[in-house]
Amino acid sequence: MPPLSLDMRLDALLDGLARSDTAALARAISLVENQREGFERVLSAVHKRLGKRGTQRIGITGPPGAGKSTLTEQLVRAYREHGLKVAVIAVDPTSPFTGGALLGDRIRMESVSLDPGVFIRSMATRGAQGGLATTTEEVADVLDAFGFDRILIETVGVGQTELDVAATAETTVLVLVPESGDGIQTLKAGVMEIAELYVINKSDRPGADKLRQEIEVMLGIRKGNAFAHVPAHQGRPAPSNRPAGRQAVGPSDWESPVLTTVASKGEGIADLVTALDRHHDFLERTGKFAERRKRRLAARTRAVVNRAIRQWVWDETKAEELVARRLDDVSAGIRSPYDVAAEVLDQVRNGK
Ligand SMILES: Nc1nc2c(ncn2[C@@H]2O[C@H](COP(=O)(O)OP(=O)(O)O)[C@@H](O)[C@H]2O)c(=O)[nH]1
Ligand SMILES: [Mg+2]
Repeated sequence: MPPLSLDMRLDALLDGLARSDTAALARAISLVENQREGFERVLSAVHKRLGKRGTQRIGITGPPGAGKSTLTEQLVRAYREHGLKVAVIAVDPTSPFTGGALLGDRIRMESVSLDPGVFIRSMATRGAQGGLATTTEEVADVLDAFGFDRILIETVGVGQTELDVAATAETTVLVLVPESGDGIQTLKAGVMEIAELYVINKSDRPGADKLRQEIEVMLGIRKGNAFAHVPAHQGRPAPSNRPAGRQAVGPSDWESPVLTTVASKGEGIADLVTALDRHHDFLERTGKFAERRKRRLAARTRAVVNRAIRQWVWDETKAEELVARRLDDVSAGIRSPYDVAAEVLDQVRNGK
C-alpha cells in the first residue's frame, strides 16, 4: 500500500475526533502544539463546533506553591461529580520541554487522570512559535470541540507569559495564600487586575482574613483606608473609597469575589464552583461572553496572520540569505540591522 497522503491522514484524524477517539485527540493536540503540517486545517475544521455548548475556560494563576494544582485537582473532582467532562492544560513557559517541571503535578493528578472523562496535558515553550498564549488557546479549542465541558488552564506562576495565557480563558482565578499578604502591593501591576475571582488558599493558616480584607479594600468592595492617600480621580470625589478609576457596581459590572479555600482538604471548593458558574452566567447574560469571544477571535486571526507571515518571510523568501550576506557589514558597523531590515522588506515587497 502506498503511504497515506497528508490529506488522508488529516481526514482520518478529523474522523477520529468526530468519533470521540481519545488517541485521535492526543494526536491532534500534538499536531497543533508543534505546529506540524496540516495543523491549521485541523483547527479550521474544529472551529465550527466551538462556542455553542457553553464550555467554560477557566484560567488558574498565582505564585508557585499557592496550591493551584491542588485546587485544580479538586475542581476536576467537583466537576466530575456533576457529570461534566474536564480537561486540564498545565502551562509552564519556563520549561523548554513539555512536562518538565509539571511532572510532579501530573503524578499527583493521577487520582483523577485514570478517569476517561478527564484529560490532562502539559505544555511548555517547545514549538510555540507565535506565542504560548496562542498555542494554548488553540489546544483549548481542540479540547472544547472534542466535548469537554470545563477546560482548566493552570500556569506555574505569574510572569507576563502566564498572565497572557490566563487571559485566554474567560474566567481567571488568581490564587493567593495568607503569606502573600505583605506582597500584594508589590505584585506586578496587572496581576491583581486580571482576576475575576480571588481565591485565598491555605486559609487553614493564619492571616487569611486579613488578606481577604486587604484585597477587598484594594478592589473597593470594602470601605477602608487603604486608598485614603490616593487623590480623587481627575478632581472627582472617589465614591465610597473606591480606587480611582473603578466605577460603582451596576448590573453590567462584575464584582470580583474573594473566596477562601483549603484545597488540600477540599474546603471551599463548592463555593468556588458556584462563583465560577455565576461568572459564566454573568458573561452570558450581559452579552460580554459574545463580545469577548469576538475580540479574541479577531486577535487570534491577527496572530495567525503574523505567524504565517513570519514563517513565510524566513522560510520561503530570500530574507535569511540577505541577512547572512550582510552580516559582516553589520558586524563591522558599515550597515545597521535597521538598514538590512529595510532592505529585507524591500526585497520581500518586490516579490523576491
Ligand atoms: N496547608 C495547606 N497546604 C496546601 C493547601 N493546598 C495545597 N497545599 C500544599 O501546598 C503545596 C503546593 O501545592 P501545589 O498545588 O503544588 O501548588 P502550585 O505550585 O500552586 O500548583 C503542596 O504541598 C500542597 O499539598 C491548603 O489549602 N493548605
Ligand atoms: Mg502547580
